[in-house]
Formats: sequence, structure tokens, C-alpha cells
Amino acid sequence: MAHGFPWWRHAVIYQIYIRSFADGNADGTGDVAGIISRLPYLASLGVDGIWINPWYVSPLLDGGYDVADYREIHPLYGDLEQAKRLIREAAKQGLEVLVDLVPNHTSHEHAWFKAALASEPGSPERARYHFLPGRGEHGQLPPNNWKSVFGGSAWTRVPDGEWYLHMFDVSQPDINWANPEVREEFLDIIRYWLDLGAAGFRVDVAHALVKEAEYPDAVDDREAVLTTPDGEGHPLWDRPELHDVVREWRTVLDQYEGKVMVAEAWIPSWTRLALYLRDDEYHQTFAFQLLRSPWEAGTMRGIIADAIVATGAVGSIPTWVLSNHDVVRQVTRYGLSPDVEERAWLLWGDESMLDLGLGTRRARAAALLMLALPGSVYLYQGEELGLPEVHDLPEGVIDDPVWERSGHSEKGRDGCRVPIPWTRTGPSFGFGVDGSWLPQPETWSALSVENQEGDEGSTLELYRSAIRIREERLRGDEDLVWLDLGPDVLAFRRGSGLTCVVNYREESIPLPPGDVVLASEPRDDGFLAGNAAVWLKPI
Ligand code: TEU
Repeated sequence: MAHGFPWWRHAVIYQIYIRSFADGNADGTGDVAGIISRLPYLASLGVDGIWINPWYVSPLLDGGYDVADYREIHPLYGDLEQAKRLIREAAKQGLEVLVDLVPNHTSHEHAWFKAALASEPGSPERARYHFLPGRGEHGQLPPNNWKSVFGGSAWTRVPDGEWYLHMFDVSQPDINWANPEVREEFLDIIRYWLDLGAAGFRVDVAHALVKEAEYPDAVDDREAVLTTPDGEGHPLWDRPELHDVVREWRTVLDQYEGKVMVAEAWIPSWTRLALYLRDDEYHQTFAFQLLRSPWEAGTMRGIIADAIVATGAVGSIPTWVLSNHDVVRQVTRYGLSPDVEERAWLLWGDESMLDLGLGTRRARAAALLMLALPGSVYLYQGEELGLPEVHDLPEGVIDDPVWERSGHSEKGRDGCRVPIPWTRTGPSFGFGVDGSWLPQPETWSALSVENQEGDEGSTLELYRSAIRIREERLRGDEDLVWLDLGPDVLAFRRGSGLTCVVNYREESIPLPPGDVVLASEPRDDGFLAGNAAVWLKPI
């Protein structure tokens, strides 16, 4: 509370997909040593902290979101001593470290699930998960119609005839949160990481967790639920009971200083999302609406205004994010023709539908928009380099379980998980001294850190400047006043006097009075180019 508000309330946090960030031991996979070696880079970017995607022991069937041991680091990534060292070294650079808590499911290789399989139906070992008899004369049908997010039924049968629930991959059995033993275990895991010095947790699928006790059929499938105004009454998503669990976690966090929990809750309704932000629950919830928004001034303005009102109603503030390891990178999203459905496009990847130059301009403008907003911001590794989605990964290297479970009708999320290019040349462009677990496009030499560093017009330097100016002028400032500069222009002034103008048109517009402090495109006296943004200060 050094400035009268907790550190995370206006923070910029950088998401590290550990497998693809930096490889310290030449095996083609990122690791803890790699992160440690790049801490100076993160400090120079000006961020306040990092969130590390799951780094635990895991068969890696869903990129580590299939946890086999919540207290140990995967040997591919290092060991616990290195993790402790990372937390210590990060602190020296002024960086907090958030870890990923995966409470909805374990891996099928977790000791609990192995014990469940080895035990009888009705046993305490099975009661940690959701095991049910099937329907039909011989129990040959799944217990209900619930579908896996990754495709297919959410139920898999075991040899003795019972079925277990997995809302994601078959290797990710859902945990039973009605079981007190489960709740105790996670309180212990939370204490474990906080005691090691972690600043807190990003909580995976925070809107899942508790399932309706009677396991009724779902009227809607998952996507339908995500597009209805509220999920109340849904047997799987956003159950009211889950808030009791969150309150228990929060009680533990409050026994420490400055700890934080951010919810990954894909809930379209602001009023329902705000429930997660009540005083005794999460500190932050990602405002995914902005990430999902098309490049449209009115839509984005509506989202920003709604987020501020809804979070403010519970004494909180929005948490902005434009990309993460699950979504198509924004350079590609904003560069695709508006009538193209991204996920479908990934399958055929017709480049005539994609304008990367336009996507890059818009992504740079969107970065200035996001970094000018009140609240906290999460950046995803590589967005500060303007990396596009790698949409043409050959089928042979695809790792995301979505690909198989969807019967090859969805390509999955590997295209935003390709290892970071650090240098212009060299095998894997400096990601490691050998190869990288996913191939990088040749064009990434130009997007490498080395190639952008010091180049004022680069996306990297734009992010650096924006984060620095944000820190100097906006930290602690929670006021925003909308300005009307005409259709397809979004503009607002912050309490400090800083004004952000985003031009969604193709043609340039005249700028209001003010000195330009930062611009996403080369400056043009008194004008702002199309698909560009600018920050102004009072003259
Ligand atoms: O994602 C939660 C989730 O529901 C995602 O499937 C998300 O809706 C989708 O990817 C959006 O495109 C979390 C993790 O972030 C993801 O990587 C995991 O695969 C998933 O949980 C299961 O743990």
C-alpha cells in the first residue's frame, strides 16, 4: 500500500508461457533458468510482475494445465530450488511472481486420480472426483449430456463401468469441490506457494469449479452459455456455490501482505463477473470482453464504460488484457477481414484474408488504448514484439489437445505459443542455443528483441515508452472522462490530464489541442493517422 493503493491495482503484469519464453538448457523447451536469464529484459520493459503459466510436474497433455503434482516443478523446466531462486531474483528487480492455480481438474497422473482408479466405486478416493454410473440399461451411456470444452462428451468410462467427468481433455479429471478434503488440500497448496514468496495466483477456469449436485443435463452447450447474459442456474458454469470456495482462499491470502488472485472467468455478464470482485473474493478478474471485441470504436467504448461501472460498483477496478496463450494473437485478429471467423480461418489460413500491416497498426493502437485505461493490465509474452499468430504450423507439430478432440475441426492454440525470438540470427533466434519445440517463421528475425531494441519506431519501444509514461503519469489515477471527437474515434482524458485518442477510421483526423507524448504511428503535425492512437498532454 506504498501509494495508498495496493501494488496490483494499477500494475502491468507480464504473462510468461514458460515452455516458449526462453530455453536455458538447450533442450528446445523454455525453463526457469531461461526466465531468470531474461529478468533484466522484463525489468527494462517496466512491468511490475510476471504470471507464469503452469510449471508443475505434468504429462503436458494440455500444456501443463494437467497438473500431476502441485508442489513440484516439471523437470523439463527445472526444480524447486530454481523456482525459489527465480522468486528471489525477480524481487531484486522489483518484480512480483504470480503462479497459476489449476483447481478445476488434476492430471490423470495425479496421485489422487491414480488412487481413485485403483479404488472401488463409492470409495473416498473416488469422492475427490466426479465418478457416476452411466445411463442406459447397462450404464453404457454417459451420465448426462455435458460436453468437453475441447470437444466430445465430458465423460469417460473406466473399466468397472463408472464414468468420470472431465470438462477439458480426457486426461484432466474434474475435482469434486463439494468434498472438504479437496478444499483443505487447495488451501494447503495456496499456503505453500505464498510461503515460497509467490505474490499470488492466476486462477484457471475460475468460473468452473463447483458442479450442480444432481448433475442434470445442460440445456445449453458451453458456447451458448458464454453468449447468454448470465449463467445463473447452469449446472456447470458460474455456480453460486463457488464463491464460498473463493472466500476460503481469500482468507488465506489475507493472512499475508500484498497477495493477489486474478480470476480467469469467461463470463460475459458484467454484473455476474463483478460478484467475483467483491471485497472478500478475487482482487482482479480479466475483462475478456475487450479481448473479444472487434476493432470498433463504439463497441470498445461500451465495453470500457461497462467494465468501469461494474467493477466500481464493488469498489474494484478493471483488469485489461488483449491476448493470452488461449487466443489468436491480436496482430492477426485485427488484420483479418471482419467477416472471417478466426478459428475457422486457422484451418485453411487463406492469406488473402489477412493484412498483417493493418493488424500491426491496430494492435499498436490498441496497446496505447489499453495502457491508458484505469486499472491493471496483463500483457502476453511477444505482444510487445508485435508477433502475429503462426497460423501455418504443420499438422505434425500440433500439440494442443483441441486438435484431436475436435476431430481436426479446430486447429487449437499452438499458433500463439511459438517460442519468442530474442536475436536476429541463430538457431531458434536466441530462444535457446538449439532448436525450439515449435518452429518459428523466418520473418521473426525482424521481430526479434535484438532487432527492435533501441529502434524508436519499433513495437517493443512503443510498449516500453507507454509503460514508463503510464507509470509516471497514470499510476493511482482512477478518473476517466469521455471526449466526443466524432464517429469511429475513441477519446478520453484521465484525471492527470493525459488524453488518449484512438482513430478507427482509415483516413486521418485532426487532433485536439495538446502536446503529443506518444504515438503509435509517425507523428503528423496536428493530425492522427487512420488505425492509430496518440497520447497527448495539456499544452
Ligand atoms: O482455459 C479455460 C478455457 O475455458 C479455455 O478453453 C478458453 O475458453 C479457450 O481457450 C478460449 O479460447 C484455461 C487455460 O487458460 C487453458 O490453457 C487450459 O487449456 C484450460 O483452462 C484447461 O485447464
